[in-house]
Amino acid sequence: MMSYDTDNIFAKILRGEIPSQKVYEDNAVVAFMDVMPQGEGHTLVVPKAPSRNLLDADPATFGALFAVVQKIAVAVKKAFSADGVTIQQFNEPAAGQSVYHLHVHVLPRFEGVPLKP
Ligand code: DGP
Repeated sequence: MMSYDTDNIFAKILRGEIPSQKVYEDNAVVAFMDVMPQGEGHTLVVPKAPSRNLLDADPATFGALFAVVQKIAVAVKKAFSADGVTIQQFNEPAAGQSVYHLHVHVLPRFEGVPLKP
């Protein structure tokens, strides 16, 4: 597996070098809106600690991340009056990862509305 590249787009967002629509931040995790949403309310939850994906993440980082994923899932379901929530997380190109800093997709879901590809 390749190593962590500090020039990835989420590292730049975390450093404040490029803007994001941030909806949550604590000492370990941030959440911001996805710029290419697969549906209304598509939110990304990102740990501040550098790891490429789940496969090289520290378990403590992963624990902190998923505690926030749950908070954001509850919040976006309510905020967007969704019927459900899908959680997605991709590791390495073969699995669909395109930004190489660990992140989790939180997708509000609506009865009868498929996700955009
Ligand atoms: P993936 O690596 O496939 O799990 O998904 C990366 C997601 O990141 C994809 O849904 C689009 C989103 N994305 C890419 N560039 C930016 C950006 O500059 N800002 C934000 N907010 N999202 C981005």
